[in-house]
Amino acid sequence: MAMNVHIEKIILHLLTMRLVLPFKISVGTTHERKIIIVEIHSNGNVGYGECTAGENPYYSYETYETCLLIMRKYLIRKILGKNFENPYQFRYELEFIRGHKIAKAALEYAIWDLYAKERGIPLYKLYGGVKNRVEVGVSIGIKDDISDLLHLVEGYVERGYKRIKIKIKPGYDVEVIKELRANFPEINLMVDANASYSLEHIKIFEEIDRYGLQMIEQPLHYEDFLDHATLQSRINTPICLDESITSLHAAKIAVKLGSCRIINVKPPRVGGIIESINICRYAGERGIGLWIGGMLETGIGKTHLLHVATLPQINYPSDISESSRYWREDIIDPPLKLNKDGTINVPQEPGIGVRVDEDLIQKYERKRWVFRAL
Ligand code: OSB
Ligand code: MG
Repeated sequence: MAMNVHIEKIILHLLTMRLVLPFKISVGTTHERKIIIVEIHSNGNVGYGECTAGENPYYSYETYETCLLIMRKYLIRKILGKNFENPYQFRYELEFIRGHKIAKAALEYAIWDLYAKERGIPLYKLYGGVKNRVEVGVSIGIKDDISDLLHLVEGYVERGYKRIKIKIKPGYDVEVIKELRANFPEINLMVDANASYSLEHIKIFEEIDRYGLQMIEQPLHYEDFLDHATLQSRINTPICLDESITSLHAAKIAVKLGSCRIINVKPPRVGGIIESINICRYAGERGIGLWIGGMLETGIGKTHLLHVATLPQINYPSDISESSRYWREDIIDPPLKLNKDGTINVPQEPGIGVRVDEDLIQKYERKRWVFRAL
């Protein structure tokens, strides 16, 4: 992959974009996203990345503001004006800054896009992806009214989504699952607790275990691999870890301890595409199920996820919905569309393969930072 990317200019656009539907999970509700779009300029090409951190440190300690700080003060300073022969060299340059993976991944995304554009090939082909469309599911926030939830699910099932994920929390779980199952006995159904339970709730999990769910995502504390292993040994439904898997190191612990049977890989959470590939290889070889998780991205971030979801180890539907489920207008053109068979096509133009609508970026931009190499 010898090729030279010279980092001439980096632009960060801070956008404010309102979600079509507020997204409520056990730890809080999001109405409006603060998203940082990254542009890296090299040899006449522009690579696009997206910083997907939340507005508050509820899902991760990182927020869009910590990412801005770390990017401006450390990451950009380390890479501006430099040449990189490949994305691995780029990553090595940032290796000695600890943590702050969502910030690092935002930049790594843009670097991968640049390499693929330089080579004139779709991004997924650069890192060994093997599909040109990807199976996807929806992730539905907590609804105060169950009939609202049933209506939403009916609509998504009709649209063709491959599986339905609902968020749960103590007090909003067994009854909701029971109701859903009564109405939709056949669908692929799963739940995501965002770490809101403990082993004291074992009875609730034994109940949930009866409804034939595809998996239970992140039931317990995000640092507790041991309790997850205990819970997994007590129920048949596979546990899927999300928040706990922050790196390949964490994935190794989870696999060796039996803390999960499935991993939700989010490239931002693990620090980028390279780490995601490493986790997929390691876990895939050991029989762990894999899929790509989402973080309410714009079309830029979602398109990166689509490319990663073409990796050969991915064997469950990913959290990549069509643009209109998140945004009234997405910042890519054309927006992402769901096929009737519950897949989304992977763009085949060079790089991420979608046109970024610069006018819409202007429209939603609240602030911008430009960094030029001397
Ligand atoms: O836990 O998977 C999660 C969104 C933000 C933060 C955490 C999560 C989520 C989702 C949304 O479930 C998935 C999507 O982008 O469609
Ligand atoms: Mg999750």
